[in-house]
Amino acid sequence: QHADQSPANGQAMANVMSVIPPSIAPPRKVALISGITGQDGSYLTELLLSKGYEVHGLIRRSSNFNTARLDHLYVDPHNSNKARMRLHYADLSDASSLRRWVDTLLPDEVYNLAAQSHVAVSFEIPDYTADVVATGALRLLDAVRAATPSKPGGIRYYQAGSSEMFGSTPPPQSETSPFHPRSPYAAAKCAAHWYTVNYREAYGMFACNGILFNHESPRRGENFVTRKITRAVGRIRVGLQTRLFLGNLSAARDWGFAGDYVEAMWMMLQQDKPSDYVVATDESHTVEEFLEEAFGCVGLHWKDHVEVDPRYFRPAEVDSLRGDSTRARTVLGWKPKVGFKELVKMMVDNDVDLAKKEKVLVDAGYRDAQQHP
Ligand code: NDP
Ligand code: GDR
Repeated sequence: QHADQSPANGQAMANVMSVIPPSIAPPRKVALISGITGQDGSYLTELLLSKGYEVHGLIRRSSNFNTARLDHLYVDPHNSNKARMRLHYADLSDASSLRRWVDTLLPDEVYNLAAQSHVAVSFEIPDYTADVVATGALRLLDAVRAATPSKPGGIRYYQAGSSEMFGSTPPPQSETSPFHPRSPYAAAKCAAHWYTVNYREAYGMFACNGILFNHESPRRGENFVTRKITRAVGRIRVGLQTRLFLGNLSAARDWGFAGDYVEAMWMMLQQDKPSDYVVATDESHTVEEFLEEAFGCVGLHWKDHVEVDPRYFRPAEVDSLRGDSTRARTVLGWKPKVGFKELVKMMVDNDVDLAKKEKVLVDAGYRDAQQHP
């Protein structure tokens, strides 16, 4: 069903494809991504398209369009020669939808990135978080297990694990550090981790857990602390707001760039054997240090603008995360390209530009400056 032999990105590939008859051209690899509309989904899609893959993404129904992070990659499927990314409705809470798309597409690789991924929100909606993050992963794994005999060469599976699984285990955290989850989200991710290990051992599946530490970007959701800060820096800089309310400023995180981390996901699935890997910068900073750096980028001082609001404190906190990614660096040959200062600057620059555009709308009366959450 993948008769679409259109040229891949770039003139070089187009030239090659034009001289190789379709019958002997190597078949294009097919990837299926859950959570394609999220931060990581958009970067992973870019990476896989650049490698010549056909990418299928599962999106959930929403009353508003939820594909903003993919708009720059979207080609109308009626233009079937060019559209190498296709989107399909499914939901991790609906096993039948997952099974249908795995069976229909028989992809080479499945990346399970879908999740209710906000730690604080998981205390508000714990049942739903467990259903999507833990049982949802099991549903997708089982769909892959059932379809694997029908796919020559098998189907490889990636599970988006999290440093939150380490919770209160002190740093540095590596593949051998014990899990001690501190939220419904983290407990559900631990379940998904062990389902993946179990399916690998029980059925011989090529299934990998990436244990990724925090990774950020200009596409990060606006209610995660880094983006909340850089959005505020942009808006304060252009005069759209004056104050920023935050919770615990002393938490330490190992922050990297999302674009680097999706490369590690892909690398895991290209190995001879499936395994689990910690992916991190191996460097840690507090929220306060992030504030210092971000406000400093535009010549402001965070203490003039930030107020602590206890409503952002969590019932249980993860105090300190710093990875030890030696295994990913030695076995996969992965290493991060973007460092802390560069990451903060990338996000601040993006959000100053965004705030300038917002300001035009506010000044023209199309938007109220207070509308921002
Ligand atoms: P995002 O929150 O940006 O994206 C989550 C994705 O999951 C979105 O596409 C969302 O869809 C989708 N989704 C949510 N619920 C469902 C559901 N019921 N059925 C189908 N899809 C659903 O997360 P990130 O891109 O930042 O993270 C990707 C994965 O990696 C997540 O599993 C996250 O928990 C994990 N992770 C992230 C880290 C990070 O620092 N970013 C670190 C470690 C792990 P919609 O757009 O409609 O909301
Ligand atoms: P985290 O990211 O919980 O590490 O999970 P988040 O950015 O939400 O919090 C990081 C730290 O900042 C503190 N904090 C605040 N956090 C938010 N969101 N809002 C605030 O106002 C605020 N003030 C202080 C938090 O208490 C925390 O200590 C992210 C998600 O992407 C998960 O899906 C992923 O698994 C982990 O990273 C690794």
